[in-house]
Amino acid sequence: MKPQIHDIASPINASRLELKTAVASRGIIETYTPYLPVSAATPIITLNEGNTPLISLPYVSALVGRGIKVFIKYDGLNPTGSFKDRGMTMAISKAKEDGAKAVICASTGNTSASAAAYATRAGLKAFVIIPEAKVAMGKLAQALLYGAEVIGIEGNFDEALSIVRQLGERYPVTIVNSVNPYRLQGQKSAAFEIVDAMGEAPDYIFIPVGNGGNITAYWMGFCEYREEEKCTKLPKMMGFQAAGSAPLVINQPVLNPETIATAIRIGRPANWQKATRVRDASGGEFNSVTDEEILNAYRILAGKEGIFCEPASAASVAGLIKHADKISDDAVVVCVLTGNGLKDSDAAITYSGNEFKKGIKPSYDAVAHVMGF
Ligand code: AN7
Repeated sequence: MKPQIHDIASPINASRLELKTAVASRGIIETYTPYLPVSAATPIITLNEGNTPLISLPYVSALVGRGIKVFIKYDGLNPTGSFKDRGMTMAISKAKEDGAKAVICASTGNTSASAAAYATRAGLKAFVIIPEAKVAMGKLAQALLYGAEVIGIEGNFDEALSIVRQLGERYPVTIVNSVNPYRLQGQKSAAFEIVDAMGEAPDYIFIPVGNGGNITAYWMGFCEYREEEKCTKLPKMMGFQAAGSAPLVINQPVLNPETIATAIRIGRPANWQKATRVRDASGGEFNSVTDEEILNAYRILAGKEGIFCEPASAASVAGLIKHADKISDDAVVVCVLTGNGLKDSDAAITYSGNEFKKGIKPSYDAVAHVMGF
């Protein structure tokens, strides 16, 4: 018998639906409300960001040895494919609460995708200023399709951010780069999730660093959770920059930053002081990894662990492989994978080290032959 409308709408089904909706509708603001600067008056603009998996890395753990247990925080599984969504749900919700009509950001790509998506969700206009020659195609595709006003400059991220800061001062557009304090408030939720999942803070966080916002946000999160006695210790924060773009490592701005990891192609980090304070307070370090080391980790993550991230994210694992001697035996390490591999499929195809065997005749014999049978 065909189900009738009243069956579908029966009280039991209705309550199941409600339950499903309630579980599915929690983004980081609803999950961590007491820790965030929101009130009943804040409209919550969410795409159900956060709650990303913590995944063990058996191959990398064995590679570094000495009983070290390595996990990734796979933040490329956020709604727009990067950790930026954790901060953007806060920045856009607060912009909406404050009556903003438009937001603006400079971006190496991921911030622009996230800002575009959340602004659309909030009914706000988004302007995104990007270095036109160095944005991964997936990120540009997102910003365009989400409907942002996408403005490419013949320059780099640092120049774009400087322009954005001036525009934000002069015109009614809210800046949603990580200089917006609500961004870091939202991003600290990743640290909460790690402690919630592990029941304790890890011994080390390995994390890619561009503007230094995320490393600062993680530290805030761990510190707040320790205050609340949700964990008993704090991790050492190990930040990694690409060798051609490592101002925090060489302790001076880089005028012409260059790296394959375009997401962290940043020569004048906006959160410079905050990030160095976090390094010092946590007893951590900043180090650089070469493009070659980044790509090696990128291939290991995908080819040995089944984890696809973008090159900038692989800097964290590259850093661990390179600097494993700095960490203690049996330590618990979380490497932050900040962005999804699909963001930069060009890089994957170019640097996979694998061969696409094409031009094969569409016949059983030809395909079997290529397979080695
Ligand atoms: C994948 O999108 O700055 O140290 O404009 O996309 O908090 O800047 C991106 C940064 C790491 C660095 N991994 O984080 C932008 C932008 C990925 C990133 C970083 C970025 P921060």
